[in-house]
Amino acid sequence: MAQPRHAAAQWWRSAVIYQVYVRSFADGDGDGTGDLAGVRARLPYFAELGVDALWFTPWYVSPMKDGGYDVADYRAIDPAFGTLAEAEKLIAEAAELGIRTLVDIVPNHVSDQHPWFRAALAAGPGSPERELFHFRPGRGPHGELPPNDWPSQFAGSTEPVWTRLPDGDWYLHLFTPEQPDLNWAHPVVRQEHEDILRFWFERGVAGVRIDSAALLAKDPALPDLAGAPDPHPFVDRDELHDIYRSWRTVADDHDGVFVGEVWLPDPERFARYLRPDELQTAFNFAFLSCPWDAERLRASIDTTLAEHAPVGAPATWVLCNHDVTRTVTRYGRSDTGFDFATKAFGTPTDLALGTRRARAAALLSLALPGAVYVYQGEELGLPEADIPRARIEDPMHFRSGGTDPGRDGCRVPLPWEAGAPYAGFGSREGPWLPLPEDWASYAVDRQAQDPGSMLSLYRTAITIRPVFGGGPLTWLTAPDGVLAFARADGGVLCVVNLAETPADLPAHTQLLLASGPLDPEGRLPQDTAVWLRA
Ligand code: TEU
Repeated sequence: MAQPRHAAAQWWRSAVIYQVYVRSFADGDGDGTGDLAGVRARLPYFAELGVDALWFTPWYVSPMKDGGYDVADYRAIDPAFGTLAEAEKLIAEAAELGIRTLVDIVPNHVSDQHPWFRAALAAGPGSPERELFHFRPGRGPHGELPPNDWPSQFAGSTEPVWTRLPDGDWYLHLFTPEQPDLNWAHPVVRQEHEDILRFWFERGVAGVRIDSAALLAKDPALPDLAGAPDPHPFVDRDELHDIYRSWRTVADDHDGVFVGEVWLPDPERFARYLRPDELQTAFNFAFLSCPWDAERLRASIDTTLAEHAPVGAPATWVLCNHDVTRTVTRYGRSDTGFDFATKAFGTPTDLALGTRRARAAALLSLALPGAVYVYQGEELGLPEADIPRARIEDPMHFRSGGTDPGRDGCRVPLPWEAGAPYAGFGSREGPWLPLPEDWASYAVDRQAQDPGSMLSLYRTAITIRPVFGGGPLTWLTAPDGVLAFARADGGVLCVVNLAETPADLPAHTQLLLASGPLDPEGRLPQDTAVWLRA
């Protein structure tokens, strides 16, 4: 077996982790839906890109009412994707290339087709089966009003989080009605999830991404949000830390690592999840949401490093994922930050500008101390796709009354071969979401031949990134609008110019990598980044 790229026990402190959205990565059987056969056939692609690990979004048996985040069986692979035996092979084959695997566990809710929920429906009001969920009678004279006023966790959603059954009971679902929330105060729920963790660690996975990690615990009284109860009845409750301490003991038995999906505005509350006996890492959504602005990026980087330092956890750097607007699109708009609330159809976008910035942002994030996440297609510079309305599948769109475009635009299948039907994704049938017409120009085979492509930039950057070493970041004096920093031990600098005026490069012995051409005077133009040897 090849040596893992980071042989060190704490490989995750500086890893590059590639997010695979299985349904849209590569189609092995030509039915228009990505699958494990497709991923296995493309393992050399990851090796060439140089990534340390793969995170697979949920690949379990699911009715796919929310892209697989509605899990009916956490111990089996959805037949559309393959089999458990194939997943085991995939994990082993990736390991042979020195690439680790992370799975995605969804603990907040299950599918309404999960055996527990079906049993709860059958058993009726007051039954022990219903205690695994949050069933309640309604309010109002006839129980016709939902038990409380909680808002949907799908931003922009106008739909309720309670659904009433014919027997009169209501059940809680922070997301869709097909995703009933589990009752994490119940010991059986805790035990089951620890067993699921063991199941996957025993199959060789190196880590687990925890979906909606700050939402699991609920105030048992389920109080209204009106009146601002403190603590919050379902976000970031203290009980969560006890749950994750217990998970950590399971992970430690297998050298496993966690990455929490923790969206919290308060850096101190966020860092509590990263205490030494809890999760090793969590996604840095503050950085993901930050506008393309030198001062704000610098502040975001400083806040990130300052919040992680006291708990000894490494930062993560994330520019996009399967829930948010693609990076090149976001950076090509007048509002370059990310906010679920501002997503709209028809936002004007300058893709050339966005792409230039995304190239610079790639060099920025890959130079920072910590782990970096790359979402499939980001390395190809794919833009957010406009999905014809009749083809939209994302429940976020429907639950907003059709006003929010939803998240399908960042989930379109990857173009692999410029000359093949559907750009190489699907053959007997077309891809489950249509590829925009000009996407052949983004195809992997074309970009692989082009030294100036986004793919070539990512390949080179990830390969030479270890030159930065593991040291802390030191800011260098730079003009307004320019970010310049060194990493203590490596003698390598990263400079990013976000200002209109071209910037002189600091003294250096070698230009290692540039996100775009320098100007004729050898200065760094706007929206361009370089790596320099000091
Ligand atoms: O996302 C969780 C999620 O989107 C929220 O916690 C987020 O803060 C909120 O929507 C903002 O309004 C995860 C998955 O990444 C996503 O794909 C799933 O749809 C969701 O959980 C439900 O499982």
